[in-house]
Amino acid sequence: MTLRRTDCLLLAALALAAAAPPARAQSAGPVQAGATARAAGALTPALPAAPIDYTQESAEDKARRMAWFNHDRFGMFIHWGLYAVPAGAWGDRTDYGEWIMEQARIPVSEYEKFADQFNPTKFDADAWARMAKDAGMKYIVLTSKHHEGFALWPTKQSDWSIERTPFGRDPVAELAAACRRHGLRFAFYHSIMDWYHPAWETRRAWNDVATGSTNMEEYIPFMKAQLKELVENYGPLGIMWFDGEWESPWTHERGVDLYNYVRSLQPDILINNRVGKGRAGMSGMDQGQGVGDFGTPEQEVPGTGFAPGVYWESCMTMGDTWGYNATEDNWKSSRQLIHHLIDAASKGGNYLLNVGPTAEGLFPQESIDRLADIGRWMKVNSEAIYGTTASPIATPAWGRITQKRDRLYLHVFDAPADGQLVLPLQANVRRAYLLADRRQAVTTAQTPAGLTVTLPASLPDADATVIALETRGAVTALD
Ligand code: H79
Repeated sequence: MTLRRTDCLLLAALALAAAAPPARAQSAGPVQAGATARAAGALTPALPAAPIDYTQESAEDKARRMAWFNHDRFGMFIHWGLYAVPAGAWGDRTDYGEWIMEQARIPVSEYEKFADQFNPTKFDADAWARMAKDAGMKYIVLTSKHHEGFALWPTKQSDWSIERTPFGRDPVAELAAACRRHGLRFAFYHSIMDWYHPAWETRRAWNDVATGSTNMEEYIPFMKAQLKELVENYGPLGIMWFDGEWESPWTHERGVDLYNYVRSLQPDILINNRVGKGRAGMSGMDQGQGVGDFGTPEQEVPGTGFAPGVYWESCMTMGDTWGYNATEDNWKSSRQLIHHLIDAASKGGNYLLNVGPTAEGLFPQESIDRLADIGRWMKVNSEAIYGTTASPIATPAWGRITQKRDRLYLHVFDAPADGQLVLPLQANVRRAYLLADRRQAVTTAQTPAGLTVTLPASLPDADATVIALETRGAVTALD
C-alpha cells in the first residue's frame, strides 16, 4: 500500500470538523457557540459566514460566468496517463485505451510498473499549446487524474503520482504555463471514480496493493485535497471537468457538496454535469435531478439544440480511444471533425476534441495532421464559429447555419445539384459573400419559398465553404 494512510485519516478528520450543514446563501444559520463566547470581548469578531450554496445562482450570474465558454466553442481534451505506456496492448489484444486496467483486469501491482516506464522526455508543453491554438481551440482540458487514479502532478496526498516516474518534471505546471503564454484557458478533467485508491467503495478485486477497508468518508477528503492543490497551484482554471460519477458510491448529495466545494475554491470556475448524478447516459444531458453547469454528450453531437440557458459541450475522440493506442486505425477524417465542430456550434454547443499523447510526450502524427487541417479551416472561417449562436431554423440537408448579430453563416457541406439553397427564412440581405473570398459575391433573393441563395459554380472549400449573409432588420423563420 503506497498511500500515506495517516495523511488520509488526518484529512478526513479535518474535513469532518470543517463540514457545515448545507445552507442557502441568504440564511445566516445558527450562531456558533465558539463565536458567541469570543464575541464577549470589546472587539466583536465577524460571525463565521454561512457557506454559499452556489447551486442557487441566478440565470444572469450564470450567463456571465459561462460567457467565455459560450463564446469560444472549441477546446482540446488531452487524455494522458500511465495507460499511454501499454498504448492499448495487453495479452493478445491491442484495442485497449485508457480503460486498460479495468478491461484487461491488470493487477494493480503489475500496473504500477508502468510508472517506471513513463518518461516523456519529448514532452514540449509549448508545442502542445501551439498546436491547440493553431487549430483554433481556445481552451485545454487535461486529465489531472483518470480512472487509474494516477496523479499527473506531484500531489502531496499520495505517492501514486508523476513522482513515481523517472520523469522528474511537473508536466501539469509546464502545460499550465504554456497555455497562459498562448492565451488559452487551462482546465482539468478529474475522475471521481478511482481504481487505485483503497478507500473507493467499489474497489476492484484486481487491486492487489490496497489494504484496509473501503470508506467514502476517507476517499472524499482525499479527492478534495487533491482538487485544492490543482485549483491553488495551477489556477485560475477554466473548468473542472468531472467524470466517473456513475458508480453507486457517488450520490446527488455528494455531487452538490463537491460542486460547492470547488466553486468555493474558485467561484468563477465552470463545472460539468458529471459532478452529479443527473446525466442520462452518453447523450450527456441531465434528466431529473442534476447539478453542474453544462451537459456533456460523449462521442456524439446532439440531433438538435436545447432551450436558451442550457449549456453543453460534445467531447469526442479522433480515433476509437481517448488514451493513446499505438495500433489505432479508425481515425475520423478532418472533414468529419470540422463538420462536428460546425454542427455543435449550429446547435449552440461546444466541441471538445481529444488528443491522446504517447508516453514519450508526443501527439500522434494523425492527430497533428487533423489539427493542422482544422486550423487551416478556422483561419478562414472562425468568425462563423466564435461568438455565434444556434441556427434560427432546423438543420438543412446541405450543411449547417450559425448566426451572430446581423449575420447568418451558411456552412455548405454538400452543395445541392441545382446550386440553390432555399432557407425557410424572411430576411433583408444587404451583402452576401464567401468568407474564403469576400470579393466573391453571392446572389440572394426573397421568394415565397424563402430566402434563396445561389451558390457560385465552384466552392473553394471541399470540407465546408462558408457564406456570410449580412442582414438588416429582423430575420424570421417561415413555417
Ligand atoms: O475519459 C473518457 C472515457 O474514458 C470516459 N469518458 C471520456 C471523457 C468514459 N467513461 N466511461 N465511458 C467512457 C464509457 C462508459 C459508459 C458506461 Fe455508463 C458506464 C456505461 C455504463 C456505465 C455512462 C454512465 C453511460 C451510462 C452510464
